[in-house]
Amino acid sequence: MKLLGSIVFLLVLGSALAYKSYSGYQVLKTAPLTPAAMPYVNRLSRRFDFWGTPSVGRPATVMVSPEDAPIIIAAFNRMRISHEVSVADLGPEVEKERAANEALRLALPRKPRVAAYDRYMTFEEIDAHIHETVDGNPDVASILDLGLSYEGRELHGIKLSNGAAGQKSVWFDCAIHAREWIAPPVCLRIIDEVLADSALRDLADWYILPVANPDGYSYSHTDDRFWRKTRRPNQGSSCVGTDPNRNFDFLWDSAGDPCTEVFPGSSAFSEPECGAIGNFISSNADSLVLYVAVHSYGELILYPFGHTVEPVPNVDDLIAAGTASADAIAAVGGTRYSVENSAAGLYFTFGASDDYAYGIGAALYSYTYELSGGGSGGFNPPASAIQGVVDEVWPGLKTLVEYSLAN
Ligand code: 0X9
Ligand code: ZN
Repeated sequence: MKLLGSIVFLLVLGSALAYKSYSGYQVLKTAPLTPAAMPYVNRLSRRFDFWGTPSVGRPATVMVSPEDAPIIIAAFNRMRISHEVSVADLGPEVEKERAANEALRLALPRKPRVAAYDRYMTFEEIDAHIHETVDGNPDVASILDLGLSYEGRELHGIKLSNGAAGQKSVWFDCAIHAREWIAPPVCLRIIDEVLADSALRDLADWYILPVANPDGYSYSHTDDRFWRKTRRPNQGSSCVGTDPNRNFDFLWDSAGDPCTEVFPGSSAFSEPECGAIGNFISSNADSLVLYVAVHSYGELILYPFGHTVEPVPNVDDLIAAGTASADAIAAVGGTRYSVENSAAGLYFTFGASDDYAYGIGAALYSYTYELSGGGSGGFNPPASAIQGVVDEVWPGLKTLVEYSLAN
């Protein structure tokens, strides 16, 4: 018994020690950004880890290591971007959240075939849940097998269909950015709803990938809560990973430093996870009507393109569908998502998944949803926030699907 006790202690200690410490890391918050400040912030965001999506009229949040803090503070001062320290030391917060999540995982075990919305599920739990769901609903559900991640995890999503021939299709992926833990529960909620409602399956075939970056997602559970990228090492650099949302083969931008959070990779689709999603999108271009990438955070509904503010041909429809969706979200509890063009409302990007789906001519309706933030910085809402977020976002996504299929 004593031995068992020591082993458990060592395991718990070991997992705590393996976790990246954010001791001394600060979170800085700027004043609402002016249009004049945007180019500076865009440039800084290539080097520093801005959280969420800096945009005009909103404060930007950036996480900095103790070494980087004086550098960015000096840059803000030079550019007259006023700022304040919103978290002076992330270390204790992250450790507290890790312990709380672990305690919930032990206290609230997942029931078979039921997704958990009271705690954050691990990748293995989500994968098992998808398989149980398919096993329990063989008439309408099947595994969407997209292959393997870099570290060999299964890229398993789910297809929900009534089996009619010639159906249109809709796609949702969640957590292509590893640390955006609030996203997978939204994908799981979509699965719950579509399974329960044959009329939704009459509208279209639904493809849902709850964890699009399983290596990164797992790593954010075991080692580093704020990991964003994939986990493939980069040749000639000690920095690991590529930003999967810069790695798609649409206007992919080769310039980038592997040590930044937005490294686009060594080539377009260098990341197997992105190649697998891209391949699905291009091979289903004929049926795909709607593509949605679920991210956090910012309460935004973003539509293409990320590389230009020039309106795309069906911009009116994109805005109308996005606005109907935002209205449905607001009707639940008042949270107002704003509908914006990625480049105009945010920073310029190349190689993002939504732009790929739209740009290659696959999905006429293509969006990134930035869910609500929470926690010490934004990517770490407490588990108690999950239910509220999925409850308000599901009606918005349902409306989006209905609108895009009807128009
Ligand atoms: O920068 C991103 O990849 C997304 N924001 S996040 O904070 N979740 O990293 C926004 C992507 C929006 N879409 C395009 N820019 N195309
Ligand atoms: Zn993201």
